[in-house]
Amino acid sequence: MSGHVRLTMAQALTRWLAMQRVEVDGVELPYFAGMWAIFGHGNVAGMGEALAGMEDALPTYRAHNEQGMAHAAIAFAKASRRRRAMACTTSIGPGATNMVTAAALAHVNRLPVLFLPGDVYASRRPDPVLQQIEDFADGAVSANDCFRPVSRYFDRITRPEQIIDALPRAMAVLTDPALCGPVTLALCQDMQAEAYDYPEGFFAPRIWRSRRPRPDRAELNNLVEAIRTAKTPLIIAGGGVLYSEAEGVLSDLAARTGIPVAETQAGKGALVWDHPQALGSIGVTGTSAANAAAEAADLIVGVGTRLQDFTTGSRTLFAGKRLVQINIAAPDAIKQGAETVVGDAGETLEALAEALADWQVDDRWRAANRDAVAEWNAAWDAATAPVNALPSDAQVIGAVWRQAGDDATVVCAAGGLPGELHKLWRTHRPGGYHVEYGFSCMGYEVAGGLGVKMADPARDVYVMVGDGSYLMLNSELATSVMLGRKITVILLDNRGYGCINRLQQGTGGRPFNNLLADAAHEILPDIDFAAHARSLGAAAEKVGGIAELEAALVRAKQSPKSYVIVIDTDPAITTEAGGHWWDVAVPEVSARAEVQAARRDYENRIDGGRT
Ligand SMILES: Cc1ncc(C[n+]2csc(CCOP(=O)(O)OP(=O)(O)O)c2C)c(N)n1
Ligand SMILES: [Mg+2]
Repeated sequence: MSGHVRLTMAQALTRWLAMQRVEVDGVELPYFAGMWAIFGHGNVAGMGEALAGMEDALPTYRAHNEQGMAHAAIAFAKASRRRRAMACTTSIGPGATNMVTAAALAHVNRLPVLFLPGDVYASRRPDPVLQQIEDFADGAVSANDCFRPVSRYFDRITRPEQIIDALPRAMAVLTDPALCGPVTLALCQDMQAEAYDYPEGFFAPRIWRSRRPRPDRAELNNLVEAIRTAKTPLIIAGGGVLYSEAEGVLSDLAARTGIPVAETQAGKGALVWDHPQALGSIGVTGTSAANAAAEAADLIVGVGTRLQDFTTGSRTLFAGKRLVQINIAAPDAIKQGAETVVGDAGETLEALAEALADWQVDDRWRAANRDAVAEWNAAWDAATAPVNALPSDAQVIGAVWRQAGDDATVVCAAGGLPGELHKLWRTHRPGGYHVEYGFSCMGYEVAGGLGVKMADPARDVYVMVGDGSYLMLNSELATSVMLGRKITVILLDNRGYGCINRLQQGTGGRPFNNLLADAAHEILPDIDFAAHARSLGAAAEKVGGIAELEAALVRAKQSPKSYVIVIDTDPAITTEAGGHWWDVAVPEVSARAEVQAARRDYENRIDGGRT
């Protein structure tokens, strides 16, 4: 057929993916930086055949765990500020469902990733094929239906020509700033291998540009008026600031108007840490300066934030105050009764700056925030000073921060570290702080670090991870060695789930099933993490304290390959300064007096919040 090319669906799909382009800082690049792949019968013949020989246009990377490779893909997209992404192909069954947790992670964090799990035969010829689940009530269900609630767009490809519409729709979702999130195209195993005459025009290269919609004039005017009449306004910067690349305009606006800025986990780094208007982190893991400002504020302006419970202190930190939300997505903007300004963060802040050209905050508000930051800086010095025999997380953070350098990126996700990092990490540049705290998924850290490194190989990547998260998923450490993508991992071994152990006691519980010593055991594990990391091909050492850690970090910097530094830490200590209440429901009845007391506190808190 003239004007057509006969290809298998997998060949057409991979060829099409390679044609999607973006412009990043004036340079044209492929939108898909590569394909993560673990093959099985569900994709090796179809997708495997198509990918082999495409190394230049769409490189394939072999991983060790599907969840891990998906974490790497997602971290790549986050570090690329959603301008680029990666795809992931798996077999059917367990290979596919191993990615469901990662899909949820991308969904919560609004990050683009293309999942291509293999699926059962469209023809149903060999049913039940190896690894096929059988639903006797619904013949159309497969294991991949697990992806539906955690995908922004889900489709099952049961005919080769369906990709002609499905792929552009997938790209539209991946590149739309409001819809952005994971896309799953479940590829029926037989369809991957089936040929079709695709129109040649389907494979024409296409450049995708980020949409930056301006705000509605009336909504913008309402915000301008709100700020002009406010005495003590506060901006909360969320991840949307970074995805909109609005940090420059935010920084200028804050400096000129004097409006202080607090940051969420995803928004941290929007301002350089010592910007005169930077208050640091807000909320449950907030600085005393940011949280005091939130309490004193008469107007809160959220910019690109989901208002997750850690940001709002479970809706108690600035409850009842006037709240205006700038957000690209109306359902985010409208949260908690906010007045909405739907639009791109950068465009909106620019328009705002223009409208407020002659306006600035009262000197007293500036001075109050300046003093609060000075007080917080003293608390920072106290928390990070290396004094304890067995170091705290904060002291380790201080050491890593001193050694990492201005260009480094710190990566983390779960455990006690994200809270401590949110409070204490002093970010030098946007992108220097990469903490996945939307899903806070244990096991993101090492694989995520690899993805961050792949997004920007020139930067040093410091993965900070607890023993629990490391044990949950570490196998992409071997991938980082194999691919020559060096990451430095600082593994804080407090012998268990330290933060949950503290939370358990904070809710009246006895230490139970969190620290290794409090869990059922015949032998108390004494895990040699350095030996484990070495067995995966990384360089590794265990250090005896903060001074040794700093020396090891210097060695790590010189190492050509991934480097793991293990340090024993105290599971009991966290930074007391700053912080805010967090809603964790305590049992209403219990034989334990400590639980009863915690419940009384909890009820007082909730009742307090209502009045
Ligand atoms: C996949 C997953 N399972 C469970 C949890 C709940 N959880 C959050 S932190 C944590 C313990 C983490 O332990 P570790 O990495 O050693 O950090 P530490 O708390 O000791 O600082 C657990 C179980 C989670 N966030 N993610
Ligand atoms: Mg631990």
